[in-house]
Amino acid sequence: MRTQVGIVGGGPAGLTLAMLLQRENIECVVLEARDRAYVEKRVRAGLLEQNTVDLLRELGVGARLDREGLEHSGVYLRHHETNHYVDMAALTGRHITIYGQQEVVKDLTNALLDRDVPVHFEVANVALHDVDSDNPRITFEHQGDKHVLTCDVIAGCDGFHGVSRQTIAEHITEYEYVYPFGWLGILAEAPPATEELIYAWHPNGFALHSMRSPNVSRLYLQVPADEDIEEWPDDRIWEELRTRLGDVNEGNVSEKGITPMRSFVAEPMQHGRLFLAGDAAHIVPPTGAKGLNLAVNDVRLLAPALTDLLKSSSPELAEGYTTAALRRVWRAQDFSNYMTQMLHDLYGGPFQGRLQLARLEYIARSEAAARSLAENYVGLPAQPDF
Ligand code: FAS
Ligand code: PHB
Repeated sequence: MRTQVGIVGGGPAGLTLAMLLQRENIECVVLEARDRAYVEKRVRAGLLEQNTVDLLRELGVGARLDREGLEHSGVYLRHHETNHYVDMAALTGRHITIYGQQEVVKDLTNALLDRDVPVHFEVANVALHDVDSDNPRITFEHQGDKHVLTCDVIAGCDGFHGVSRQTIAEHITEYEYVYPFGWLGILAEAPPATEELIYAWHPNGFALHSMRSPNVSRLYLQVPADEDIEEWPDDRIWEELRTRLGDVNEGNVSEKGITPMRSFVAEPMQHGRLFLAGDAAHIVPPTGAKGLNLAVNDVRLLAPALTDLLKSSSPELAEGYTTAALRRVWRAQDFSNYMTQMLHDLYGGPFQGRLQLARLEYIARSEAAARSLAENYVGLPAQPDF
């Protein structure tokens, strides 16, 4: 088998890259380890920046997003039973949209298959070879057969636990911080108690009230990093959510899980003809709702770089990919860490708690502070990259 760009991973990064390349008539093949049903039902991110919404519309996959997505103007920051509204649209002129990651994945997968872009699910034993050469290869198994895919370029979009970053591990510097807590997240068949999101600081720990639709709530509680989900029967979850968030509408819990929290960046995001994008290269704590949006930003930069390299043999953008991508990666890392440090119990005692409340008070009183939070949250304009 042969293609121009072999894409490992069929999540938001890999699928968006495939759409961007297909638009430039660059041949690509997507190799995804899981089955289609699994990938399309996996509950993860829920909040899209303006840039991401704009790009999905530009790619012609925004119709259902426009019908079913919930456009929000701001968020509430809550402490001591008081909700302070940060009107991000008024402060920045930009919005955020609630639309589940699995919906984005469905829309992208359907569009790619409609355009006859090969997306192979349930591939196994993927390995990358000769990434230093001009003809890197991907070996893998699919439907019981062994395959060799010869490429001009490989895009490693296979997430934090994928094989791509491991392939160039000796060329990578890793920057990592692991938080001493995680998020217990539930999906509940219950209409959200508020129109927009509530991020809550509470002496017991952080809580987030989000949603997926007018009838489905998405709620999170900070728990210790090593917490066992078995310790949290539904009634305990609802009781703690009420304590930290105030009003919540209860309903059948259809999904429950604990997500660890880390900040991670691999530099550089490329070596030879292998380019990393999305969670394969970086992980942010979900407090800033940046994970999916960063993945899309990476490939928004990678696609023109590969197009120049493969269509006009101009390597400049490809050589500059890491530098360009890392500007926004580190901006998002800083913002996600800021939001996490401000809102979670850092187990640092009462002094830390008073500092956090001072930051929240500053945002409530200062338009400059509120605008700084708002422009990071909705996503800085796609150009110029900061
Ligand atoms: P992904 O991990 O989404 O996709 C990688 C794909 O590669 C997967 O489909 C995987 O099956 C496949 N793959 C892995 N190894 C492979 C191999 N060897 N061969 C072939 N395929 C392989 N972000 C937010 O903004 N908000 C949130 O609330 C949020 N919640 C999250 C909850 C969880 C449990 C997790 C794990 C992540 C969460 N994230 C959240 C972050 C998440 O949304 C990621 O940022 C986003 O999925 C990044 O997209 P990709 O880079 O495409 O990686
Ligand atoms: C979500 O709805 O899953 C969500 C929203 C905002 C965040 C994190 C997760 O910061």
